Amino acid sequence: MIRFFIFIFLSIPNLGFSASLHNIGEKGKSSEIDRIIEIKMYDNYFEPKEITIKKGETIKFLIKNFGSLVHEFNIATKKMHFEHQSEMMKMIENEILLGDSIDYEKMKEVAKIDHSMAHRHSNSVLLEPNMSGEIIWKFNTETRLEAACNIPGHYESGMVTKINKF
Ligand SMILES: [Cu+2]
Repeated sequence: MIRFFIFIFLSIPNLGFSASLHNIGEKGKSSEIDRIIEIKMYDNYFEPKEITIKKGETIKFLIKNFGSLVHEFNIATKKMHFEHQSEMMKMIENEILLGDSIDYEKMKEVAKIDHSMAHRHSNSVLLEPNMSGEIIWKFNTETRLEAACNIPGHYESGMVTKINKF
């Protein structure tokens, strides 16, 4: 019974987060990819720093971490990035997120209690040095977006790619 209440309690912020995902587009289908964009992660910036996307386009992002620290590539609004930073801080406090690695065992363990710590969102990837990941995203909304790394301090130091739409 207590478990059930904990589950309900922890699910509320997640429901809020996934509901807001509708404003920023949706997870794209691999059968509908219009274009591939390569993103390189460094300490602490992305290349390219700006991308332009046609409204409605489905983009496959191929992301590789060339830095020496863990980095995130997250497609969202500026407001969502700032909200997400507290989740990242919690991952550091729980010792899931270490400077240059991710403790996946710890992540699994903590995520049993706090689902947000699994860090499984279709609009983001979290990568250790030398790791690659991908996101397929359909840009079907007017919302102004940017791709950013929300590991504490990284956004502020310039780890953000501007997304222009036309
Ligand atoms: Cu970063």
